[in-house]
Amino acid sequence: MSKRVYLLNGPNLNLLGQRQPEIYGAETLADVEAACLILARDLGLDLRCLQSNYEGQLVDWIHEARDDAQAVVINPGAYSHTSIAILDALNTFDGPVIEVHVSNIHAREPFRHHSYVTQRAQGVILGCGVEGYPLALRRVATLLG
Ligand code: CA2
Repeated sequence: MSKRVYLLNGPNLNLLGQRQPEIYGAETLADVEAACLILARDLGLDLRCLQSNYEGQLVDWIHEARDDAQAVVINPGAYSHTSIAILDALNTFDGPVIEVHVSNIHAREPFRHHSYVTQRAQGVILGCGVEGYPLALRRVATLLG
């Protein structure tokens, strides 16, 4: 069976590597996705990388994942802290969900300390920079067996 995994990135993460490198590092989202695609192939995962600045688009992709994917890795960006819609969508998905944050949201402003998505996530990786994405894929590979 194909082990399709969606790697979803939310708002502003298309700017990775272009602003605030002291928080988010120097690698671009294209760099991160390219490295993840290579790792995924080695792990036997069929990875689909998607980024949007729009909440509804992220919800639509999570709905697509219901029939098309076995796991979701998601960095919802600032929607982590606001979006019950993304949480509700993830609650309709049956497989493992791993939440990634590049920064340590608990060491930042109080409004970043709570994530709605965490309630649904099987695992959360934060504060590991963009290395969090490959760590999440390794966890997914373990969970999918
Ligand atoms: O640490 C993370 O990964 C975040 O999800 C990133 C979000 C932030 O709102 C969350 O609280 C934590 C923001 C992404 C902003 O991305 C940028 C990347 C490069 C330059 C500027 C912004």
